[in-house]
Amino acid sequence: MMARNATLEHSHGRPDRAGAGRRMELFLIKPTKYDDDGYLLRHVRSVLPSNTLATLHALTEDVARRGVLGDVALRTHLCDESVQRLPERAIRTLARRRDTVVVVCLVGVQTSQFPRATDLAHRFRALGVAVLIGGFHVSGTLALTDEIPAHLQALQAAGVTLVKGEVEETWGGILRDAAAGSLAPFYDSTDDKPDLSQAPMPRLHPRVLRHFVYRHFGTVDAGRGCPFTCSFCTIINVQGRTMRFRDATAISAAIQANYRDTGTHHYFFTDDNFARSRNWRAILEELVRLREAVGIPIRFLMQVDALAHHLPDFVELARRAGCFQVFIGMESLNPESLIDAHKRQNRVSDYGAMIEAWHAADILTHVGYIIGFPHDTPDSVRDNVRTLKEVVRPDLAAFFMLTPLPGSADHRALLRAGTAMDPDQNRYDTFHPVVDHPRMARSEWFALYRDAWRQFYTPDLMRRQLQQLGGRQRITLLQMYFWYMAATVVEDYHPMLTGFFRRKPRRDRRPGHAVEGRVRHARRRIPEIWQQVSGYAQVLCDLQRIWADVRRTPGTRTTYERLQLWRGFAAEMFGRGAEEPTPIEVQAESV
Ligand code: B12
Ligand code: SF4
Repeated sequence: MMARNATLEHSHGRPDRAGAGRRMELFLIKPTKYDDDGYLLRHVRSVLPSNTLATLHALTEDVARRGVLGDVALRTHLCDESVQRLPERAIRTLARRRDTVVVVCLVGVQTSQFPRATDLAHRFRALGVAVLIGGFHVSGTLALTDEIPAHLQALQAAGVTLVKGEVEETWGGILRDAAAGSLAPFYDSTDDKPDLSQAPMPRLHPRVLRHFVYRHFGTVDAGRGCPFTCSFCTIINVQGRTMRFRDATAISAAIQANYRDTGTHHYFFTDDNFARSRNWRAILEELVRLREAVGIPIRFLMQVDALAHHLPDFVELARRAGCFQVFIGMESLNPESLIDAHKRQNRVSDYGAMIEAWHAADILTHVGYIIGFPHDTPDSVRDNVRTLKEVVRPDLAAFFMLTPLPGSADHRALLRAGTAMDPDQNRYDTFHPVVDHPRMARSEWFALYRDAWRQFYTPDLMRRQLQQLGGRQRITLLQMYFWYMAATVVEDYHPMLTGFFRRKPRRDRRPGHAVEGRVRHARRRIPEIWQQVSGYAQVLCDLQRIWADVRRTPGTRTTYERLQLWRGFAAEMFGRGAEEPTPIEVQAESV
């Protein structure tokens, strides 16, 4: 029996012949990570779907369309483990079939997901199926060294295939090898980076997307690479400093097809730095055309650098193209830290003007801020967060702990210096201290990081930022605040790894952590679930009060008016009737 709720299945090739000829069952699995108690990090709903999963899915569809595998009937199953159950039973069943090659691909595996990916790889190898692992941990680890470290060699010894680099031009060949049962232990395409101009566009299936808050959400990496040289960054050493990009016409065709087929018009452009793509103007102009001439109401968020607002026409074109939010790598308010990290392009004195430039175009600003640069002290960090909040005034900030990720210059420098780094890769998720800090104990550093979220996201800040906005942007920011408050207050995790309502599968626990009996597990979970439910209720009440202040609704109300008020809030927060004010709001607005 296929675990239909856990995976996406669909047939490529000729399913009618599948029983007679050979078949390949391809499982594309994006692993999650373990929490500190050894439980899988999984949620009922999440926010941002994986672009890597979408990319490999699209590449596989393309391989099937081109008939690269001859008469092998190919069936693809998708699973994002952060929101879906692993299709383990299906893999086990299919692995017993003689006419079937089962291939498990662990995709987009980051360093913090590598321990989980390793456990899965061994589990599936024990069933005799082919296993491949790719993504930033393998690519980053091998980017700055010629030696294959022991933990990767151990996987190869277990028959696992490692894939370094991007596979747009090699995926068909790898799958052909898999079909022939002759997978190599290692594939490397980093010296020959693929041309992206006409590469298949990332595409997820609605059955995966239904596990996410926005079901009509698309991801596109319009380009890859970045010309800058930040020392904590892995991207430049994996995807390169010469930017490659997709054709504007290819992006446009995919957006039109997505809109026609599924109504998708909400996008995340995952490029690390969209502003440095040589193709940004052509892409934005095409999006403007789609919005203004074709009528597709595209909305997207993108990542840009702190100088992007100086590019002629960039901000204005972004606005017209439907950009609703920019994520900017601000990283620090301390110029010495920026110089040390080779992030000289960031000018602290320009931060305020930068935020204003984006706000003037009605685009929300979200900055990334790193805590734990060597110059940081508890006092300086608190001061800087205060300045960020009161003077620079972005709408949102995401805090990270400085982490030497494999593939970054920082990681190589620490390795060469023989500095002790945490051996548990599961902790390389940017919110665990994995090295010593020169001026703080690790516990102090972590506490500082946690406090930064609380110091920044106060009701005053949220009220102030929401007050400056109207219409759709205010709703978007309100929803973002809900996500961030839920993550940091209720789920107690980094928002970018967190969805809504935590799941903790009892039996699938990290090796070394005992599987609890049902009763013991229930004793653990019942208070946790209660805490979550009351936590969500509290966050919603707090946000509702802020929202009511922002809408300037009158203070004393009847029960009916209170209910109406909640209805209006829920409509905005959860998306229905968002633009239609309730009678009480109209009354309040006109006071
Ligand atoms: C977008 C993004 C996110 C989004 C993810 C949602 C989304 N829409 O995808 C969000 C904001 C949620 C996010 C969060 C995090 N991210 Co992030 N993210 C990225 C980013 C910018 C783009 C990812 C992407 O789409 N790349 C394009 C795809 C196509 O490239 P790719 O993943 O390398 O895949 C190609 C190849 O590697 C290969 N491949 C990959 N897997 C496999 C498997 C097989 C079998 C094969 C054959 C090939 C193959 O084929 C693909 C096509 O060529 C990358 C940087 C980057 N440029 O990749 C960072 C990056 C992946 N993230 C990173 C980190 C650290 C995180 C967080 C831990 C940090 C945080 N606190 O936010 C969390 C973890 C969340 C999670 N659960 O995964 C690091 C990982 C480094 C590392 N060694 O671990 C990166 C590299 C950025 C960095 N700081 O250096 N991220
Ligand atoms: S600007 Fe961003 S993507 Fe570019 S090198 Fe620096 S951290 Fe990496």
